Amino acid sequence: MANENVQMWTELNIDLKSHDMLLNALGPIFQEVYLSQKNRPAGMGFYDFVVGDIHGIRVKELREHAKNGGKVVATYCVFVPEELVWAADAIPVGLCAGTQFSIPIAEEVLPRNTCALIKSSFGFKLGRVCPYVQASHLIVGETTCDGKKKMFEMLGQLQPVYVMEVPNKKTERSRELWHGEVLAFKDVIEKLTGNRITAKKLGEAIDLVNGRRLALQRLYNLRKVRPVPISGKDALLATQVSFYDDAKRDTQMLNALCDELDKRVAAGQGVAPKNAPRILISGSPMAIPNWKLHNLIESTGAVVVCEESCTGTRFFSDLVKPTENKLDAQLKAISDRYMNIHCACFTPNDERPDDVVRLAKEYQVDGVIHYNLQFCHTYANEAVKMEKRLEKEGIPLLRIETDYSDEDAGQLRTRIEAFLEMIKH
Ligand code: BJ8
Repeated sequence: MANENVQMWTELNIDLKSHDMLLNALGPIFQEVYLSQKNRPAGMGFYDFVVGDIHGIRVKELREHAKNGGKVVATYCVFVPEELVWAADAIPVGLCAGTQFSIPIAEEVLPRNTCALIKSSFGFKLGRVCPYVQASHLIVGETTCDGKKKMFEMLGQLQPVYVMEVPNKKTERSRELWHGEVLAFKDVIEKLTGNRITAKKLGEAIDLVNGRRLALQRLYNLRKVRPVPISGKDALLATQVSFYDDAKRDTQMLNALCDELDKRVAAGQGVAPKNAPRILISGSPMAIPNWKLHNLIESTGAVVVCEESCTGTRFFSDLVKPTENKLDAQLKAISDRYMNIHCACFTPNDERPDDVVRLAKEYQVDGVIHYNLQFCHTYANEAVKMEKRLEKEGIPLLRIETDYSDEDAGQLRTRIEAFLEMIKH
């Protein structure tokens, strides 16, 4: 198997030496952060296996698909409507971009004062260390933030890239623009795959993706219970894997995990004591293997019960509304659904603080930690508004700005401990 993988990575033009270093670094981190947890649900075994073979089986499936004439479409943002990709018999893959490993590679080209997510994704391509990037036929970017926009221009010199224009406002005119972008994306995918997207195929794809969203909703609903039956780290991992695993299998595995958690809840069994401080994290997405903040919080005895982020509620909260099986109506429903993502790239974006207040109550949290990646101006600025709003609601907030390195871990731990101490009283 190992040799098979090496052959596959060679065919994908992976830099094997660098790639070995990446995988060798990941193992011990996963052991320390994940496998050392006690009282984990057995259903997490699947996710441990996925991470243990992170560049193996799934990449092989994508390669098989490509060998049979199928296409692989890579994305970085939850705005890209994956239903259209599935409907054309292509496979969408959410790229990770959560590792410090690829950042020095990216910094050879990109300015250092760029957010870690952008540098990490660009470094993966530049350093040829990610088989998912190498295996994709098209990367779909978006105009959500300036740093990404400019990075996609550079990425486009190395691999085919298509950029969707995400509007900055939520006016009628903006919605029309976005609807036009969804229609244009359909054409791009049809041209890439040579397959026509029919109402039947799109209806099936909508059901497929909605099914996974419902399973994630179920998982998150179980986190509302006290004591919470799954750690924040494990729930985050299950969500992260949903970005690149097969949607049908992923839905099954998520539901199997939830069946097990149902039993835990019925037995009053939790991963932390009933009175453990409950934390909601709000802000920038956390791609694999960015487990830094969850690990810091949970190693202090608190538990993360919800993420208001694109690797959290923004990924699955809304379904594509059911419509008649006609292409126009389906495309409109898709366009409406995606315009309801409350990313900080929008102005104004009052819906996001509203969401955080609602989630804080639903998940009975003791405090909110606002997480933003260093040099991400949209989330950093929105934190000011969030702070005022939560103060008004009497919900304690800690603002954290960080990157993927471990350099500030000690300092962050001290601040988190002080915050937890404060909310206990
Ligand atoms: S919908 S949050 S996934 S854009 S952290 S790269 S914004 S400088 S990630 Fe995002 Fe889509 Fe919005 Fe979600 Fe830029 Fe900020 Fe970096 Fe960011």
